[in-house]
Amino acid sequence: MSLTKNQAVNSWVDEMIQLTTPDNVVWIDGSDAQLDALRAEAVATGEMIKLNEEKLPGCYLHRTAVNDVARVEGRTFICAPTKDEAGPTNNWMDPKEAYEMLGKLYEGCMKGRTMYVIPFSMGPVGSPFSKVGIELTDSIYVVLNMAIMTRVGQNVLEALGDSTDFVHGLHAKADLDEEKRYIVQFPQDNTIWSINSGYGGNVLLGKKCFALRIASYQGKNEGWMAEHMLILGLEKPNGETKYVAAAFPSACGKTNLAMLIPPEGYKAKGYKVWCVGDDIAWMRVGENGELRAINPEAGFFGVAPGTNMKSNPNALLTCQKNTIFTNVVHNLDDNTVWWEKLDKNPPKNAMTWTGIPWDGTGNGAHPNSRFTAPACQCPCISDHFEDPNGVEISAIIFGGRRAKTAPLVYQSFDWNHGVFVGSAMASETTAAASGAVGVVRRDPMAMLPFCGYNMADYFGHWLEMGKKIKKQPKIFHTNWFRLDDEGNFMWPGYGDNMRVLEWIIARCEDKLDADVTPIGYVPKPEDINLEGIEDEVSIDTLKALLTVDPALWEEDAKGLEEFYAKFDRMPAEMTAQLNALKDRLAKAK
Ligand code: GTP
Ligand code: SPV
Ligand code: MN
Repeated sequence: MSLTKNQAVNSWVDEMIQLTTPDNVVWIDGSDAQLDALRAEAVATGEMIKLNEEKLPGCYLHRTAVNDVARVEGRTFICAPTKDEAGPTNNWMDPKEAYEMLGKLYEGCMKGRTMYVIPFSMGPVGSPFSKVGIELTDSIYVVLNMAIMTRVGQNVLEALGDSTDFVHGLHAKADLDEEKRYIVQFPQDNTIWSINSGYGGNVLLGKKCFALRIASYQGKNEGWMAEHMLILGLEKPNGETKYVAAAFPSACGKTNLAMLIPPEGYKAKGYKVWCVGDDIAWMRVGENGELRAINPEAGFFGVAPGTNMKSNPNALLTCQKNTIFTNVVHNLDDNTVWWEKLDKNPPKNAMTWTGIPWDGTGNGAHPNSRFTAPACQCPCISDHFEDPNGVEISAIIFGGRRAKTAPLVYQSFDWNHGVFVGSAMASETTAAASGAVGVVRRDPMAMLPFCGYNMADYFGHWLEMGKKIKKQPKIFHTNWFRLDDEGNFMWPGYGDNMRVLEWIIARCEDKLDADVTPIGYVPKPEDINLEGIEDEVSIDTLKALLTVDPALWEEDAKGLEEFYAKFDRMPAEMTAQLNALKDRLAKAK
């Protein structure tokens, strides 16, 4: 029985029922009773394993198919009316052809199954930033994840009323055939079709498909921004909180930075960090010309391996209850979970992420295994997490995983140069997407896999936004991943990244000078506080971390020039920025 009188919703749901022919249709009302019944059903069918209720209350383990463990960028499409509108960095199909081809795959694919209708809101229900979506799926795992990651249920339909402005999401597991796996966005139709996957970013359609690919397109048309960014609040000893948004590519440290615990010396002085979001930011210009941001999500879909009480206690504490674990190790002794670097005691009697007995060799958990946990359980969740008006952003950080080239931190000369710095981002690939790991690729603004339209226009939109924002955030670039000649990380990272945040905020407040280099402003070494880590990071190491090698940067500029050359309508300002960088580098040699 439909939960709404909204004609547009009902006729679309009916049409999709005709196409996929499920045996049953269940509307998700968001009630605990309904979600409890679905949990019980998923346990009964083996789709999820109920974990130890004393140690991990309300927690479950799910294993995906072994060929279905990450986003599939090669099978992700932006079906704009023309290839040009999707741009050179996106896969494109003609929308008509895509509907036809996929329509055949969807035909009758839910026979013998139940279709769940999930009304969800990205952003607090009723906030001026928020948008509604409806996801149809034949996966209980998807329903239960969406119930954590988004605001789900009857109240969303009430907020939608009889509006036709909602995202139409259709997901079917079908037979999980990787050759027929497609993640397809139709930005002009507010529509997402996903088939033959059961993994996170491919199937939780509120996340990358809607909140980034569709929303980035909406943002360009409506004058706002959808970005692959964490949002954190840095509370200073005087009680004032400054908010920072940071774009790092997948598995490059957003969750970790968003929940940072300051080093002892900072804690003693009264510094605190509050998490507003760990993956996605929607940003609009506020009444006073400031840039305001919300986190459109309600939960964290975080990388499990490497999460421990030292690296990210807040994330670990967040996922001790009401959490779904995907592709981690199952500890059979006490029916709990484990992953690499959780602690130094891998369980002896355990199953790997694929569900076979683990002999302790190789990876027990998949490198892209994840936890899905409610954001409200995070010990450092910001008071403004549910704020319908979001928070004012003072600084934007771009960052990548670079063994060389990029210094620990630098600041752009101004907004347009900052947009250029974002466009020039490059990073080593990670396990978050299928394919090779550790290969440096260009990933502008960490949005390469997520921009729903031509990236040349996306850079243009950033430049336009700069004109609309009167109180422009300062734009920075960080790199926590610089390696020494022996291949060791030169910077301790994690909580110690607070030392870099302190410099960033001081720069925003015009409290510190900096050294001018060809790539931007770099800290004077004495302005990065090393108190408490002098043994780990000598002043010489710090100086090395801050060096800008013009020869390496000239190489990088060449790579960037090749990347820019893929676009036939790169904004003139971007090309001018590139040429100015090349000039500054040439002079520095
Ligand atoms: P997505 O959820 O995929 O968008 O990723 P994310 O950006 O939130 O990544 P996350 O914070 O989960 O980081 C994943 C990886 O980066 C893990 O292997 C972490 O251990 C590592 N990492 C995070 N912060 C740091 C850091 O400051 N230094 C070093 N060396 N590694 C880090
Ligand atoms: C990422 O890959 O950037 C993620 C995980 O945050 S997913 O939801 O799978 O996209
Ligand atoms: Mn992400």
